[in-house]
Amino acid sequence: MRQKILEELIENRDSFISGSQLAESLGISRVAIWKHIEALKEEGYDITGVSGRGYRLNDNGVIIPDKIRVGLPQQLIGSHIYYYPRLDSTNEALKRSIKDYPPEGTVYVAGKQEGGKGRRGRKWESPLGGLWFSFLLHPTLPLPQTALLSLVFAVSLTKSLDVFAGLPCQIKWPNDIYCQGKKIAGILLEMSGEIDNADNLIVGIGINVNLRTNDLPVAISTHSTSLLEICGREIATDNLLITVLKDLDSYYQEFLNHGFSSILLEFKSRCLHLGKAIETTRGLDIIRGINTDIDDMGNLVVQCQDNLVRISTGDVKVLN
Ligand code: BT5
Repeated sequence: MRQKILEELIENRDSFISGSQLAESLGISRVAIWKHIEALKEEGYDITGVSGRGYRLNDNGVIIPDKIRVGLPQQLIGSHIYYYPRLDSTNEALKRSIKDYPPEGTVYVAGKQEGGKGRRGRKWESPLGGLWFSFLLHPTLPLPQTALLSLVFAVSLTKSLDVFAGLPCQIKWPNDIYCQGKKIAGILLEMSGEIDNADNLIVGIGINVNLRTNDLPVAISTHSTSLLEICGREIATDNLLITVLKDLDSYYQEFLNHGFSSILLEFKSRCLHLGKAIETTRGLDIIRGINTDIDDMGNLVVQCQDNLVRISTGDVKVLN
């Protein structure tokens, strides 16, 4: 019944539907409707109730999985899609579901995340107005190849975001997405599973869509942007998700079938700091030098005073 009420609200989203109309069409009492509405609010749906007018579901980027599925051709990523108005983290939720063997390509989308995660234990701010999602893959590849996927998906995301931003997006190694010099999206890859079945790769993607970065903590807002701020208008989150999932799938297939070389060329052409002075770390050492290349294993190649250093994990700070 709750699902039916939700469907009615989604159908009429952003406008009011009266409690008695809902009660009549679903054949239950108005009190029962009210109870279900309260439960939906508890789940995280943003529903306004006004006496005399009824209930209104405020859109805020609510995703309707069936609508996304219809927009996707036969493809792996997005084979099954679930939407939750509120989660701790889509990566964590998908990880928890692994015991139930979800099909490969399953996508979890959240309206907001209360424990959004960045890399290396960092936090990812995920209020309403973003596109926060994760998907599951079982790549049967050696680990160094699997690690390249973080670069592959970064290239894919810049391609999708170019279309919506109307501007070229760049990548800060390994996979931060920038637009007009500010971070607009991030990617988090995590492996999960038993020791004998360690092939669950969870790819989490966060995109600032219809949010104002001024509402993020100050330390973040000065370095970040959103599609809303770049375009000056709201973007349809469902269309964005369809485009992003299509591109992710086609880059994944390209990588599996033809390898990394052409994607690496694209990565280099998108890279914010190739040829520039950068600072990064290796273990406890701080490495400063010119980022001369990204090699075919996805490593950052840095020319320090008299030696060439290859960096496989970490963060980059662009100097000057
Ligand atoms: C990332 O980490 O950029 C990976 C972000 C992945 C988020 C997605 S959302 C769906 C899925 N579920 C999750 O729980 N996570 C994934 P990293 O490179 O470590 O960047 C984190 C840093 O970016 C933080 O320390 C902040 O400085 C900054 N930051 C946090 N929230 C931001 C936001 N919304 N927009 C721009 N920058 C942000």
